[in-house]
Amino acid sequence: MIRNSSGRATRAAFAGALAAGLLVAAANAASADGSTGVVTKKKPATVVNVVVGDTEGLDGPMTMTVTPASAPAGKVKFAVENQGTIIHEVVVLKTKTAFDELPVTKDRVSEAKAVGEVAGVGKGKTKSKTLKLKPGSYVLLCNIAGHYGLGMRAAFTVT
Ligand SMILES: [Cu+2]
Repeated sequence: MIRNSSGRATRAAFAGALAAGLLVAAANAASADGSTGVVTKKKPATVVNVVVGDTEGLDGPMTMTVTPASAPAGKVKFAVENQGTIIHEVVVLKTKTAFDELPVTKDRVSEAKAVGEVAGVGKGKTKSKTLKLKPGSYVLLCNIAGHYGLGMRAAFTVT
């Protein structure tokens, strides 16, 4: 009799400890979910489509269109589509200089004020990059030798 009742007590205590352990585990799981889920939800990036083009490489004019030409501060995803005949790139410069008045040395523009770039977009390809941008005036340009001067440049504003 005594042995039986003490056995029940032990089992009950064990069951209690097990239940407490499960509750602690459940509480931990709930707090982990809370800290990685709802709390860290962030604003999505603004998508900006950049189309670059040329019809005969360095022997003809080059184009760059940016849609939209402005975005709110924060994450901006530049999706660059190369509709031209040769490789291009898009460098993002933060500058107050007009997009078509940047000084050119040896067929290229200084990248000292560059905040990022979508490098090496092959003919017929689309490549994207997301940058975190502060408010201000920017210039998007292709800095492969000669391309800026041939027209591969555009203004961009972050508000
Ligand atoms: Cu180019």
